[in-house]
Amino acid sequence: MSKLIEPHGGALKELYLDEAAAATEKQRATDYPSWDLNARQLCDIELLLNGAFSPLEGFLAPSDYDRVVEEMRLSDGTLWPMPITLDVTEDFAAGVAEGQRIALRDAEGVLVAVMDVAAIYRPDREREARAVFGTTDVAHPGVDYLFNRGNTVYLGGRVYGISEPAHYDFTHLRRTPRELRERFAKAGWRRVVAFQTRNPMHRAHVELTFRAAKQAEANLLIHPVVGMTKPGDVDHYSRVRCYEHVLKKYPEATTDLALLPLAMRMGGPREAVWHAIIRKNHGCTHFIIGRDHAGPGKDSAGEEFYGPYDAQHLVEQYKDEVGIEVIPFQMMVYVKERAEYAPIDEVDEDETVLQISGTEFRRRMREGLEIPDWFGYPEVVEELRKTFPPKDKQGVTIFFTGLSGSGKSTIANAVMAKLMELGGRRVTLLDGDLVRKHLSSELGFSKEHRDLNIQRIGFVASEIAKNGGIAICAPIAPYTATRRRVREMVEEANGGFMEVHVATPLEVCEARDRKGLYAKARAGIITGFTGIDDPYEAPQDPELAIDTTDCNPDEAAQQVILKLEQLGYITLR
Ligand code: PPS
Repeated sequence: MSKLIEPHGGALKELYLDEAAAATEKQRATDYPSWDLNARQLCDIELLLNGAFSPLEGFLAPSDYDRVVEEMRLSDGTLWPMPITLDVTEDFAAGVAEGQRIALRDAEGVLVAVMDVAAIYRPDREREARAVFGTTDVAHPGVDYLFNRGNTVYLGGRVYGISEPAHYDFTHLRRTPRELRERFAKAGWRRVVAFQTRNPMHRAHVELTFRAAKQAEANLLIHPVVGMTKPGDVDHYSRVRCYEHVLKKYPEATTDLALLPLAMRMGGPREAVWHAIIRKNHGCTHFIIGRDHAGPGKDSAGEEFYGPYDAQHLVEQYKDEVGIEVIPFQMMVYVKERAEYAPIDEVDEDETVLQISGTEFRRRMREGLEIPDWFGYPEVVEELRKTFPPKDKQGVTIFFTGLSGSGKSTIANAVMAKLMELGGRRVTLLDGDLVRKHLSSELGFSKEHRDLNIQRIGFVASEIAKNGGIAICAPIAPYTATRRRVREMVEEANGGFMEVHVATPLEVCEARDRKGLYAKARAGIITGFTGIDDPYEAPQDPELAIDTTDCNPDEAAQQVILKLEQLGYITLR
């Protein structure tokens, strides 16, 4: 059933059924147990089916899995560094038997593939984390998936493709391994060096790729990952628009751009070996590995998980088996005196090196500061400024939290009026009572319901942030972890977050008792009332704390406005 083609790149295993067989399977699949693939699994299946993961023919069963985890090899000895597994819930696994065929569907219910379940097993996830990622620290995104996001049961078995996962963005740049191989053959590109990236490309990257192509006497493929990268990375839509600008910097007909729907694991050295094999499968002959390839960032203790050149060393160790030549690169830096880029190991001691780190770049974007020409191309910087506008044009969430009767709603309303007077941004008020009426009318005040209520507020606030608006939220939000989650949601949407603790003491709130609820709570008519017989975890480090005991709403709102300006979220006239 698998078709084999062998240009450079070696055997390519495409796993799609032919049209007639696919049509039959589509009909039969209505009777199969059906699993909805999550985002990571969808990426995996796409690359399994189109041959990017050749020689794999499906999700790993224990015989392959164990050896991949322990030795980076399939059971037949072939080098394969990353366990490609299908994790499912206990519930789903309980309804499946070994030997059974199951349907694999995308989030819309479209049948992507069917799978013959050869094995159902519960992996030792700690062993997997340790062997594959070298750590069990959940600050590592790969470990975090294993321990917190993935499911506990693995299904292994051969997969058969029915329909390619649907993509509606940048369709002109999406190419399967077969398509890329054919493209290279047609263009007469006999040597192709691939460049992997999950970041926007600046001058340093272009210089590095130039040099690599020259060194390998090869054409260049810019092959960015658009599946899943590291949380917090620049979204792929913005990046691809940047790559399209960058492509014009290379001499015509020397360089190609194609998108790779890979779900990265941020596995450093092992991942580098995996990336190299994937590029070989796409018909490339050379692969660039730079500093800290597929690095997961820092661990919980603030230390790097891997050494900066560990990835290069591991790939070097397996170079005869990988089937693609690796071009290791040191970090490229700008040498002021020469007014050009050079690998850091080629810089003399008396020369001045200029560098802007990713963190510094993001800071400058946020503050609307200049990005020097030696660092980035103006078109790329302009593109990124659209995604990361300066703070006073960003979406922002003002999140009031405090006891009932502390004054949250009153201040929130006053802040809203002041922001409307200022103009220039759309403002939405998500007051506690308003949300409970329109979004959470079925919820009560258990911990579970309160968390759900706040998560809904967070979802709406993050949608508002995405569109550059200001969301003012004013729920009690008694739990620290839930408030933190809202902050993360908003920040993931590139929005700013300002927490305001309305820290009016309980005695004052109770003395006010505007709604008569404290009296009822004391009398036991209402139970689970915040501050009386339900907890309130006060914020430890809010951007602002206001006690309204001796301050009127206008003064309180003014404090919020000034803080917003101080943090750069608004500009006062
Ligand atoms: S939470 O915890 O954030 O979900 O609460 P919130 O959505 O802000 O709702 C709080 C308002 O509901 C009224 N109310 C109660 N509050 C706390 N505990 C209990 N058990 C309760 N029952 C009803 C109360 O009027 C709160 O309004 P505010 O504006 O805070 O006074």
